[in-house]
Amino acid sequence: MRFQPIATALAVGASAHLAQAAGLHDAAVAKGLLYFGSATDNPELSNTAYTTQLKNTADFGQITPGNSQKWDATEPSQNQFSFTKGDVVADLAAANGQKLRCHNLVWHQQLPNWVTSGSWTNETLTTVLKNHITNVVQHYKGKCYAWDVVNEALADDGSYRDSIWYKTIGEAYIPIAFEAAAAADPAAKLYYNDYSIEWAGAKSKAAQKIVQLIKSAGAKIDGVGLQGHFIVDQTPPRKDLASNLQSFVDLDVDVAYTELDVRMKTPATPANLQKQSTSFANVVGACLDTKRCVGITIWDWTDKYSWVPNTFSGYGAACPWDETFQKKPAYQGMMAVLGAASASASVSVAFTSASASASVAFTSASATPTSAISTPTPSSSAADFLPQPSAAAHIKAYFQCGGLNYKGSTSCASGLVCKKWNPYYHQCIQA
Ligand code: 9MR
Repeated sequence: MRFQPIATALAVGASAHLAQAAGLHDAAVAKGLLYFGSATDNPELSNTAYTTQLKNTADFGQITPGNSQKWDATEPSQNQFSFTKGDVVADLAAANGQKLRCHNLVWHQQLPNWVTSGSWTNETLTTVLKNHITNVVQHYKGKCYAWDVVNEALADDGSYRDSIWYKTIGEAYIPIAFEAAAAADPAAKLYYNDYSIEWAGAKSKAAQKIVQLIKSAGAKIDGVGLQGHFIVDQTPPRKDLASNLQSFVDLDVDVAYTELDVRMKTPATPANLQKQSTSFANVVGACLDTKRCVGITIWDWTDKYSWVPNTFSGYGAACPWDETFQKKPAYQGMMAVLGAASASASVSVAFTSASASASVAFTSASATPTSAISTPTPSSSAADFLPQPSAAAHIKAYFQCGGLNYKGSTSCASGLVCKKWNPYYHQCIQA
């Protein structure tokens, strides 16, 4: 159990309506977290109804730019830096008194052509990497509570992703990146950030090894960001989420959920909205259960601007507010687990406690399907990463083939075997 601030302790003795926090961030802080926050993006900032809620610090004490600090935005041509869009979000955070999580410095996606099609040597690409990090981090010095220094360095099986960084520099690019970021802003918390590391398994273990790699190289890492792009019905139980968080904390780092959303088939049904509420509540609950879990960021707050429908055809409704900015049961579910039933708590929400671990399964569906698999899987589309619908299908390499509540085929394609990584996730790998 984490330390509870005096405000919460007082609230316990007060009558329920007096104890209500005004929103998710207030309630999270009352429970000892540093923040509850949301991602945002520049195009949607022209919608004033949207920005009004984004600025509501009762709900959001932290924001993350979803795109405008990425490499393609900040260094579109070599050594020509552009901070205009990123600054809009940084200035918004400062004006609102919200923490800024900065995202991200090194990734395999959203790289400009000059990076991806350059012919680099280990030495020249290392220079490019350091120059980028130094310039971007120095520009935002003092403004970022945390930086996602390296994003998604791992493939789904826990091997290193075959990115330009890894191919050219090897795993050393990771500590090099952390070292450069620390030199440019010693006060920013430096994070490794990835998806499908939210539960125990090969990829989570590999992320733990990355923490050790950085530390053993003498570089600083302060935290691990677990993105948390979940699917309704397939979110791990609270106790499993918490024990996985703890395995990172045991390495002496902070943890945070950095990109939380819970997608479902659209159109959303009342039953799925309730299940989604349980998923959100379990994730928030796991953070509460973990002493060094500092906060939770949702990957935008409204379905209107969620990345999900553009990536996973037929899926959406992944955020706690709907497209018309109405709160969904997920909002009430999180407020309830934060001990702060909201004023309009007419929606009855089931959330599981640490002990009430319903049997649920989840897949390793990639948050970023375009390049999530290191083994060549020609022309994979977002649909490939959804739960397998047909029992007859032969599952491709690194896709799910079993696990609790998994309903798809268990038959792997030729040359592959279905390997059980944990009770929830079995995967087709080379025999
Ligand atoms: O939300 C981002 C979306 O607008 C972009 O099109 C996409 C491009 O890859 O990136 C999204 O954000 C990703 C984040 O930076 C890293 N983790 C996965 C997120 C969803 O793809």
